[in-house]
Amino acid sequence: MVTLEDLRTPKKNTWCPGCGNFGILRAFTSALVQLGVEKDQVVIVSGIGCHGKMVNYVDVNGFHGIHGRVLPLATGIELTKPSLTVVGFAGDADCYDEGWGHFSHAIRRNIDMTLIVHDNMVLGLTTGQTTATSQKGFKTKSTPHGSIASPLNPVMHALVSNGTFVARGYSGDVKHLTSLIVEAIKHEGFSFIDVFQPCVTFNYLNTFDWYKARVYKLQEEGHDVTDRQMALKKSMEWGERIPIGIFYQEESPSYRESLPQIKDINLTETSIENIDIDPILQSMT
Ligand SMILES: Cc1ncc(C[n+]2csc(CCOP(=O)(O)OP(=O)(O)O)c2C)c(N)n1
Ligand code: SF4
Ligand SMILES: [Mg+2]
Repeated sequence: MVTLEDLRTPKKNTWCPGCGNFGILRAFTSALVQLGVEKDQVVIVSGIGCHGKMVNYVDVNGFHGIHGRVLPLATGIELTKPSLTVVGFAGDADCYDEGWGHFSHAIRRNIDMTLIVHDNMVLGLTTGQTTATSQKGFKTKSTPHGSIASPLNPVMHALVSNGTFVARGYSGDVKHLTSLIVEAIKHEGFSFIDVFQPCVTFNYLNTFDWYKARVYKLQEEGHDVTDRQMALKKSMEWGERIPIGIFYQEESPSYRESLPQIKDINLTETSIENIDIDPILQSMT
């Protein structure tokens, strides 16, 4: 059974003191302990950005990918070795800007994996420019007069793309975030958590205090997670009160389960010798 100590790595942590990423790191490792998983059965994939350092700080199998491509990499791992628990860590620019197309398609395909987005509403590593979730009017180096574009709503988007597990967490509430990650990993199909992750260095607007004054838990207000219409309504709430928790969950066959030819096999253990593809090639000429 894995412990928090087992999951630590000797790497020096270079996140800014007080960064919201610490809460996600703690929640994820606590979730693995609660789930009682074996370290070698977990693979994490990250993009490029401050969030990407997750692969350095958790002692499980890790793949530090390229910017915007967490989901293609994670999908490949999931489809070739289904016995593994696959978790992707992406940044908001990583997933909602450069990787936006992959996001939509991974959701609608219901790839059996978990995606955790460190949504700090800035490009952290490149020193604080705007992203797709930056608030209107937000002033940065790239928008000195304030952002003029409307922010994307990732939770709403996941819901209208037929997401089967759609949630939002807050890295300032580690206990709650841990419970969301546990449920997300247990979910069979694509589970998505957008996590409010304050960037204490570059985001002067969406701070811990800002969230603390606004977030409330859907599950404390009797929200029915099987009601997609209500989930959509809740996803549009923004302002004085902002909901966190599970918006929607349903059981639905994952992409792999719908492909009988790979459903129950690890492709990595399947020999490709003695396979004659000539008849297929001939049929295409
Ligand atoms: C293909 C590619 N495009 C752009 C970059 C430059 N780049 C490095 S990190 C980064 C943004 C990171 O922002 P985000 O994904 O929000 O992560 P954060 O640093 O905020 O965690 C960008 C654009 C890159 N490394 N590769
Ligand atoms: S720049 Fe922002 S997101 Fe990156 S480590 Fe510092 S506080 Fe965290
Ligand atoms: Mg970011």
